[in-house]
Amino acid sequence: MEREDKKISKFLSLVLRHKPEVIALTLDENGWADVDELIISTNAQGWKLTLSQLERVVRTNDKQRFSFNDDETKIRANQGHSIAINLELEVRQPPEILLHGTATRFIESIKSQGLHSQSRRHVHLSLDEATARAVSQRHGKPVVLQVRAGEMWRSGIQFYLSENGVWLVEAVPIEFINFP
Ligand code: HQG
Repeated sequence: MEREDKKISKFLSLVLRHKPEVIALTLDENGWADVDELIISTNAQGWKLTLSQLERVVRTNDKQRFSFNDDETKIRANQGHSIAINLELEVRQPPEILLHGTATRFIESIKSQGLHSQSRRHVHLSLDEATARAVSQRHGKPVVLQVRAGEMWRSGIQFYLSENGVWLVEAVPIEFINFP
């Protein structure tokens, strides 16, 4: 991603996942923003965002964080929200083991409470070690936990797979976590 595109991606994450009010943007109950409204409100803050640039950011985004609807009149973030919206995610059977990257300083608390979504709507889990490691590095000294997702599923806990391949679950009770 180009530098400018990365800045736009970060700004889009802010307004489409956490704080649409900073540009007086409205999201519908499913998290969609009107594309024209998004461009106008963004540019009212001094940006010079064009539709083609927005399309490029969505298409080339390293984690495919955003999606357009079919006729490209609306846009939303695929996951990672802190605000209460309904992504209409489908329940999906997870693989037997999923990974969660976190920091060593959280381990004691996770050992006593399990994994919680904190400020976001879900706990984020990944299939591959590299992704889990990258996520963990944002918080401090990395540690990757194994989550026994298959067992959780069989005990009746629902999992969802976001549009961009992130596994989501409301929480992970301690008994399903393998600590290193
Ligand atoms: C930790 C990025 C103490 C949890 C990534 C994590 C991801 C606890 C932190 C997405 C805890 C929350 C989400 C407990 C959980 N006690 N700490 N009981 N339970 N935690 O940022 O998973 O680049 O909300 O381990 O790729 O780090 O933004 O979640 O360390 O998909 O698109 O509390 O964000 O995507 O941190 O990251 P976050 P996350 P983007």
